[in-house]
Amino acid sequence: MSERTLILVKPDGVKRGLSGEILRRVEAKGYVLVAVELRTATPELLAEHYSEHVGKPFYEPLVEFMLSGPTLAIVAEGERVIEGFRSLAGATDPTSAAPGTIRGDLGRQWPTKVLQNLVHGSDSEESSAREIGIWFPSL
Ligand code: DAT
Ligand code: MG
Repeated sequence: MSERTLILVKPDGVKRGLSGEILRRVEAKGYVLVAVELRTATPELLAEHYSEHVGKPFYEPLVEFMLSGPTLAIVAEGERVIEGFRSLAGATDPTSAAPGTIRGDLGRQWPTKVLQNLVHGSDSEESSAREIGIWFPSL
């Protein structure tokens, strides 16, 4: 059964000109692009998107970072795409993310309170349904 996932190229990735490279990797893996839109997040949208992290020490820096520039919001489709994109993205910490992954190849630690790691990917079917509803309510 085909599934969908929400992918974000976060503001660090857009600013560094990596949107095309990240889209290329998603397409090269064989997933189908359903929606691609350059968006500017709002505090309200981010409070929903990152509701699981409200109250954590990195939450405020995370929201500030996500408001620092445009984000490329993507919906991709394919069998096991949720797991498949998490695997393409690599571990949360870009310093230890495996080479070959988006975060491992293209990301690094910067002197910021929040980890800047280029991409977001939904982590479960429940999250993807919730997150696609937040970013693309018409889908
Ligand atoms: P992921 O994006 O791999 O799903 P997450 O949902 O746990 O990771 O966290 C959301 C983002 O918050 C993550 O991409 C980077 C940042 N972050 C997570 N844990 C952090 C930490 N311990 N210190 C600083 N930033 C963190
Ligand atoms: Mg997450």
